[in-house]
Amino acid sequence: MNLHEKYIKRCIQLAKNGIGTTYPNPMVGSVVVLNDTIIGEGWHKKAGEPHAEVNAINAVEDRSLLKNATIYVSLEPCSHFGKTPPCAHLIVEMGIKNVVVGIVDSNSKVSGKGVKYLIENGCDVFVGVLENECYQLNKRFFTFHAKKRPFIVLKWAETKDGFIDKLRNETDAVSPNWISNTYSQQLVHKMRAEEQAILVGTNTALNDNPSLTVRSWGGNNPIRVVIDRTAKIPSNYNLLNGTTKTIVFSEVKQVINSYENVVFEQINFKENVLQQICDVLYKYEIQSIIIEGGKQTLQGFMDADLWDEAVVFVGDVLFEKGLKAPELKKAPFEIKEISNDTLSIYKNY
Ligand code: AOF
Ligand code: ZN
Repeated sequence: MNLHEKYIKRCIQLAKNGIGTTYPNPMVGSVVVLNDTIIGEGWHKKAGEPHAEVNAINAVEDRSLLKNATIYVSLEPCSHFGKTPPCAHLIVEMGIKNVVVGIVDSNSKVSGKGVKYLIENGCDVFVGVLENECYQLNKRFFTFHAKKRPFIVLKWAETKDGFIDKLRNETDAVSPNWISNTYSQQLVHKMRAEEQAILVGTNTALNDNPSLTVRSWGGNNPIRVVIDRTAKIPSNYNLLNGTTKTIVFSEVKQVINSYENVVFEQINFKENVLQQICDVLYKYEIQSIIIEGGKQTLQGFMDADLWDEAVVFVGDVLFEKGLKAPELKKAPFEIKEISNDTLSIYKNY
């Protein structure tokens, strides 16, 4: 590992102190280095509060050291007046001449402009260190700004022979939760806690009456999103009740909304339904969403190429017939990570 990587790695470590508190801002870490020694470090804690670079610079006791120091930051320093003043301006004012940036920002308010400002004002700027790690750290934030939609995680469970569900009329023993080991169930709830929203289609909503809340794990419930074209989900169903917010996409206009935590969004079901849903979620500033089925909905997101990761649980059972799982393995993208034989994570970026 070279010097730049060593310090950007430290920036990433620092950034992670902000897990769960920085939204809608990204997690960012920064260190100020002189003679291969860290003389100040900081991270972004909360939207509206100082950015990582400001905290790192403020941590340097002897300001006279700054003119010979290098500042490392896991994300391009900002150049805009947002909730806080621009970090790129501060770096220049403080006389810091060397700047090392992990990755360029994808927020159009900043993207490239921070680096440009620094160069125009005499800084020596090195961009692109541990880029992949820096991207992973804020993959939701990057996708949200670059694609103007949430980061989309598809999740399903399939049998060893590639079925996602039995056919409903074949047996009463049909259960969507046929993967029942405690580990995988906990993992599903952990995943729910990590994303900002969770979506199911009409069939899943009607057949399973799911709550879509986080139970076997800590953390907040995601915002629930359901596609219900003709508004036929019964009013006593879990998704329309409880303290968690639910967004219902339908084609009928809701004249009276008697539900406490439910909002109805009217869209046109004749074209590009999933893109319209993404547009609305973008408007709500939802940076990530997990799609929990069913088959038709998952297939729809895949066909529209509206997905970033697919997490597939492969159970130790055979159905022999039923609803075929989406044909992920034959599609032209790379399987980047397989953590063990029961969980495969596919990345579409
Ligand atoms: C952060 N923390 O350490 C860096 C950020 O509204 P503001 O002023 O807080 O600006 C937020 C934007 O600033 C954010 O979307 C990102 O593009 C950029 N950089 N943001 O929250 C940081 N360096
Ligand atoms: Zn900033």
